[in-house]
Amino acid sequence: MTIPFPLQLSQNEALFDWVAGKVALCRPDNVHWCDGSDEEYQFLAQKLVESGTLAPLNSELRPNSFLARSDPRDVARVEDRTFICSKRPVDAGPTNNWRQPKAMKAQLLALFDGCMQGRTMYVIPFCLGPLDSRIARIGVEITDSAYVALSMRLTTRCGDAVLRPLGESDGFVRCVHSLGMPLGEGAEDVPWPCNPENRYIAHFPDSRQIWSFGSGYGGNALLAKKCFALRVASVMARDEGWMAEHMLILGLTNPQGEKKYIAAAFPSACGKTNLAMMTPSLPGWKVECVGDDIAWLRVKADGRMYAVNPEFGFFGVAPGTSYATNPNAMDTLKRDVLFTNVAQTPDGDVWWEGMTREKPPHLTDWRGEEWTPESETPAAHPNARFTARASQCPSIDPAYDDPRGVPISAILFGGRRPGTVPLVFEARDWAHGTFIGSTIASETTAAASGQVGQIRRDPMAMLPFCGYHMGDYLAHWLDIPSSTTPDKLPKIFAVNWFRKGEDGKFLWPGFGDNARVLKWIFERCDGQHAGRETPIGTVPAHGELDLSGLNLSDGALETLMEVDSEAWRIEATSIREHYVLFGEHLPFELRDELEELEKRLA
Ligand code: OXD
Ligand code: MN
Repeated sequence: MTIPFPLQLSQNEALFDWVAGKVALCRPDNVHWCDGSDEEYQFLAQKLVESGTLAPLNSELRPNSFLARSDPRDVARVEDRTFICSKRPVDAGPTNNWRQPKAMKAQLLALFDGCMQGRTMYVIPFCLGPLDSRIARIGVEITDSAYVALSMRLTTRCGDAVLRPLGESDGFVRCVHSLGMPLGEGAEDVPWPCNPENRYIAHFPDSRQIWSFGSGYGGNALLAKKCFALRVASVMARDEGWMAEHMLILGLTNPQGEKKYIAAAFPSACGKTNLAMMTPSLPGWKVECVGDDIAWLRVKADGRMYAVNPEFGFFGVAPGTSYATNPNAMDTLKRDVLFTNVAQTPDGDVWWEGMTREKPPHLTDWRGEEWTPESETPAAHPNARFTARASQCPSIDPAYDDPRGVPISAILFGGRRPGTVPLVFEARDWAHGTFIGSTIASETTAAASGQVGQIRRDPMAMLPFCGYHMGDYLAHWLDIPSSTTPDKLPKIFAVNWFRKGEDGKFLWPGFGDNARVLKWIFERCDGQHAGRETPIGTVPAHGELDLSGLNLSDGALETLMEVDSEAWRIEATSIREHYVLFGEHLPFELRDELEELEKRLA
């Protein structure tokens, strides 16, 4: 078979040899070298419509948009099938599944042998970060899924444009993906091929490789995202002195036109996209979106920390998104969108729980079954997704593709905590902020398979995404100040939009009203507001939070800001238990921070 190498654009022998090797291994019927053009997008979409993977939506209501229904066994990230294949188990650490690299590779080679028979192999060169940014990194994904090729086209800078910055370098991350369902003689294809019995999402951080088998779902199959931009990139960042974080990036402008950028880490499905695209309820304030999921951060020569969004599009959770909660997301989704596992309306549009106040009387649910409001199961899968270009977002920040990145003034850590954690508090300094980040916890959500609603500690929201020992990762955070001066570092805050009252109802309205908290943070960065010192950090003093126009009872505000010593002593004990996990890799500075907290609470 001839491989369509783009010889007029590249002479990269390392790349061509690598692709040829994978063709020999996987034995596809054809190879399609992705150029990243609009024509190619239409071609792939058409092919997916023909194979039954995609249904075109009503072109008057949702132009150039499609709906995919996955196999019901392939709907989320599979953390228990995700492996870090570092040389030694200790390099993967206690929070990752480790596999011996040679043994894992041998197992994968056997699975990949002939795995693309009867299928087309897509070769997708992609760049994470703006094309000419110093922090950008290049990868190449090969996959036998046209759905993956189409999604990569929406969420990364990919195709021919990447070959120039790659040049003849062999320093690209090698990403190998297969659905794991070859079509041998007489085998029938299905709309969503996958292989749930043989799923492996395997990372080889030392050789910068990712091998994924058996799943077509985004988080397992779009290898640029969680696998590269977080797990492998976190290892690169450790080695090279920068940071790869599970953070949104937003620009916040005050009524005087002054702007600051904020990065924020929240566990999966805790509202990062809503915050990144927020429409502030405070007059004159503006939020613009640089990214909604991942940030790469680096301290530059001027001593400030700059961030880029390695991605180029959104792969967001649809349920809960509405004109009330996130109008900018809704407007992003007006056209050119790939939806997965949402419900379909009789007129060929989409719907999901929370999109409208009233449920439609009749739908086709995410499994293709008839659905009415009386049905006992949700119409859209709780982890149903939209995939769309970032440039379609009406509030996209003008600097979202700026190779220099944006300077970060504040870092926020958040989680879903029904009790204990106040609405907002500020860390004393970087080390204390690192301590707070290392302790964040959240109720689990549908973004990963497993039980929903359990509180789990998720340091820096990186628990499923750190490609090495998490204790060493925390030590890396503590090393960052050595490259600058404390006054230039971002200030660190904790936020919790999810605190509940005794009646079990949320105390804080959230969404656009979170701008009130952002305003306090913005002004603290400018040295305004004295705040109120508490044992856990500085909370807004009475009157500092702008509550104009908000009907919040005094009692609610008090509970939102409450730092209950008894509850925090229990929290400190639970942090102590959580820290046991890191053993000798727990940086002593964090143990000291915990001891200081315990003393302040005593
Ligand atoms: C995501 C996740 O898909 O965090 O962004 O799971
Ligand atoms: Mn995420």
